[in-house]
Amino acid sequence: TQPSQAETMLGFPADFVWGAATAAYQIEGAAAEDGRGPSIWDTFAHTPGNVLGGDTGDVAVDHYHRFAEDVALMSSLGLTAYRFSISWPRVQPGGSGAANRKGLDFYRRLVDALLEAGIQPWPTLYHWDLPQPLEDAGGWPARETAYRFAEYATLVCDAIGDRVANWTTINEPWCAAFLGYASGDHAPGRHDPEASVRAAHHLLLGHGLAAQALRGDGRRVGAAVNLYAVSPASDAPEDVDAARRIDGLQNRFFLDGLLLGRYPEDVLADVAPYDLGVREGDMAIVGGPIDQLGINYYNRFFVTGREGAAPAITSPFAQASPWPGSEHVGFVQVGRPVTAMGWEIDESGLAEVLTRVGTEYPSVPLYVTENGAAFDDVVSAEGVEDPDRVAYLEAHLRACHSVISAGVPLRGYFAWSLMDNFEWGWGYAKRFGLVYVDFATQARIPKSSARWYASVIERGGIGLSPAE
Ligand code: PNW
Repeated sequence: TQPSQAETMLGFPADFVWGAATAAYQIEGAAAEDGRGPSIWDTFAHTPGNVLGGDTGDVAVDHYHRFAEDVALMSSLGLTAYRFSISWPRVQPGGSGAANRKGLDFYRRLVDALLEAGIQPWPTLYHWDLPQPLEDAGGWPARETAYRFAEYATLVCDAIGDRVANWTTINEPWCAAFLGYASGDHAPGRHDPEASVRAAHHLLLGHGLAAQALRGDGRRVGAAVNLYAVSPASDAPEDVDAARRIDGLQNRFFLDGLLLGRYPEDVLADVAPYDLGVREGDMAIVGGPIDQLGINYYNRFFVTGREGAAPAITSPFAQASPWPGSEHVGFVQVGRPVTAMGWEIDESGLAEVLTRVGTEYPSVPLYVTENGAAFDDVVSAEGVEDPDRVAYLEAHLRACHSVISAGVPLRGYFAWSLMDNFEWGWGYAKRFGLVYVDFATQARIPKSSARWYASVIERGGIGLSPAE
């Protein structure tokens, strides 16, 4: 007899959110159109030596002009949600003052197209594209930027708040603060550890102020943090201490801040020479109520406190450490298979991270707001084959299924990324998409992973044996 579907499939809850994610600077292009002003990523990418091949987001994958086609693509995959980011310099070119109507109109059209297609819009307000005038005024290390961010949030909410239920304030504040202001791998490319810790606090303060501005009319608000599983390379005390430090600055600083309204004492001690700029009352804002938490997961770090180990792979031009106060920590590869980014694949880390947040912190619905991998896809006349990506996604969804079964309140999953795009310091050299983009013609070609993901969504689960 035929086994029933229940016996051959790991089913997800019927209301599980099945999404894919992108970010404005990585896909939109149209950098100087309809009144958009420059962001720190325009400035950074146009400065030689910052991005591989001198690539920029000027055109990217031209989503600004092709959003209708892209929404149709999402429909064909059966996505129930789409996570995108809103370009602050499109909405508010100077970073303060009145809104640019044409910029807001773009997001109105996008949201309407999504709703018409039955796809929930999940906007993120900040995915790293700070208006350049705000950087010129001090950027995230300046406290004022947090207040500007809340004003911008209000403008966006006034425009689409009646139609958008699920909001993310900031994306990966660790990257924005430490890759942006300490290592300089990301815009604005500064190398100033003190500025970076202030940026981290002000990003979280901006999140809290924006969350207050967004709340109401049933809107659900959260932030998206990039969490890693962190393991010591050995039992040696210096490796165990290195793991405590990296886990502290990467994970606990943001989780404790957002969910407990305080920063961990040991992390504050690690960054002790630097002043975060925390003022009376700030932590109640940082840790104010949120309705959900987004978790972006890519890999596990093995770390060592012994001298001489390699840095983590964060940029093709890495120059300084993104770990203020823990610059000596090294990152070790343990021989697991790697993606095209050189990041070791370890789906057990996703289960570990979700279980930790689900059990050690006050309960809040969780969403995997990014998970995915770059690989060298095989392109031929027959199409684009990416079996490694199918295996990666399948293994990570299996981890998601296991934690849901164990009672972790995981409510949805967004693959990174819907389509190939501008991968920050790597330019167009690294492809994370479910959909292949021919950057010369802007043709979109769903990869085998896109077809696989569509079948997962359609069935509401994954096969019992890998990549079935
Ligand atoms: C995330 N690192 O970025 C972002 O949210 C996406 O925009 C990005 O495309 C995706 O992951 C893949 O990289 C990161 O070097 C970029 O540690 C760099 C790092 C981490 C996350």
